[in-house]
Amino acid sequence: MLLSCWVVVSLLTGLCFPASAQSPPSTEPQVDLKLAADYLQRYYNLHKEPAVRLKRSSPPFTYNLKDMQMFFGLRATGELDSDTLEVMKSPRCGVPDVEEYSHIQRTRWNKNVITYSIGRYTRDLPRRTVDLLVESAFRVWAGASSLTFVRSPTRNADIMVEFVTNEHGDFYPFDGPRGTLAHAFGPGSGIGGDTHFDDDERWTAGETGFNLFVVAAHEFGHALGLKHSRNPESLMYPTYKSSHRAYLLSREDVANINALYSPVRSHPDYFLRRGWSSRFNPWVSRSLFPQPMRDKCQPDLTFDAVSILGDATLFFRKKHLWIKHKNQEGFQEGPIVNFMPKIKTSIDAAFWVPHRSRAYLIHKSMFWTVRGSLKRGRHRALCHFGFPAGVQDVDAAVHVVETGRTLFFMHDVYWSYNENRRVMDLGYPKNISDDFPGIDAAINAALHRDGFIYFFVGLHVYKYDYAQKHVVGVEKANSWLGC
Ligand code: NFH
Ligand code: ZN
Ligand code: CA
Ligand code: ZN
Repeated sequence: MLLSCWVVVSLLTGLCFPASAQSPPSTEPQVDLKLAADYLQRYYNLHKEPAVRLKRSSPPFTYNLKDMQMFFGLRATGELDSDTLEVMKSPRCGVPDVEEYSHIQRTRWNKNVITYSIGRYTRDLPRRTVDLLVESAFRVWAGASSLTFVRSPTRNADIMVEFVTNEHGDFYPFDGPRGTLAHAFGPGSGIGGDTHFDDDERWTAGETGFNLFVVAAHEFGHALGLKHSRNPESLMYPTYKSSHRAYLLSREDVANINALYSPVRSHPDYFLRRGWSSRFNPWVSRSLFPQPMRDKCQPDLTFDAVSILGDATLFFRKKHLWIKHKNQEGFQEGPIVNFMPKIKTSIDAAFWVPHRSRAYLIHKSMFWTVRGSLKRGRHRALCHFGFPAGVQDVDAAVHVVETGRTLFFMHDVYWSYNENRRVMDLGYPKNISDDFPGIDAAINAALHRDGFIYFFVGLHVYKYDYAQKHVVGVEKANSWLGC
């Protein structure tokens, strides 16, 4: 099997261009600078800047240059020395793409059910969080293919996941903080499929440090036999990006996984016979089902607002509503207007104040109060809560019973409203990231239940212990719809 990663290239290029102790400065500084900038723009996400402003000492330039040097096994000086330029100018070794070396083998698992097991954990995140992020990363590929991933209780799984540092027994030592983040072996027996994460990185569930979910999804692509993609939109692009669209895979990623594990298309009713699982598959649903019919279990499902209402939990997305009744199996669902005839819009935020038995549903600068029945309710202006004029896009709202406060989240700040005195608390807005460590992206929806706040952020739900001020768990948003 093959270690589908940079390491293959860096070893080869390391041989091509051994790092010398002293590198003489290059002779044509301006031409080289232009070349280096073009190179880094192309392969290392260096932002395009007008040539005049580009300096070889500018922070993004040095930063990207160091990444590039680490990648090629050069000394990471951040300076444009001749070794570095030689790599950049080289037509053969200078292309950061393993294709050239990996066409020898086109490996895949000869089965559709693949087992995995997590051996050594990182101490950066709770074990439960690691479990959930790894599971979510597998679900990215499961949702786009005919593959199923099963967690094995033994250490003898197809894909062994491990957090390790430096030399760790496979001849591909890690390199300390930054540089290579992880690597994975392509399908095969023994070490085949195994995925190693460099535990000298700071692994997170958010946007700071390196996001374990994103990196794991990339590595599992390799563990399934996928190579790097040249398309910057693709998950299989070789450099780490902290921000991703809600749905990680590009069309190309989806096409590649389906080319490798080709679904059998012999019967015309094939997809229908596969029932539910085929509808998890965006590849299938995109071609066979019109948009409004898309399944609640689509992998990129996010919510606009979530709230309790009496014994039910309401999930809003665009003009659609799902209702989960306590102690009842399944969901009621349909257009919001079917349940609340007065509400013809989407809902941005919603919260439930139990002592008033009232839910508040917010859309732009208006809100509706809903009591008991979903059918009644009147609307008022949001400034009623004491927001300064101009505040009209609330991302999420949640009422915390213990404090009697309703928190309104807007972009990266939040407000606190005292429901008992019916006034806005002084000193707001405050930064969300200061007061809710671990929640560092825009909040779509929030819910208070059993003493925890559940923050819906993109594809995930963070279970937040408000008293202890930290995230205690994370799961996929659509798992709340029973997916
Ligand atoms: C990686 N890889 O560590 C990076 N890239 O972006 N550092 C790749 C993983 C990312 C393993 O399969 C390694 O491909 C580095 C360098 C894409 C999750 C580009 C510096 C090599 C921040
Ligand atoms: Zn990779
Ligand atoms: Ca590293
Ligand atoms: Zn390894």
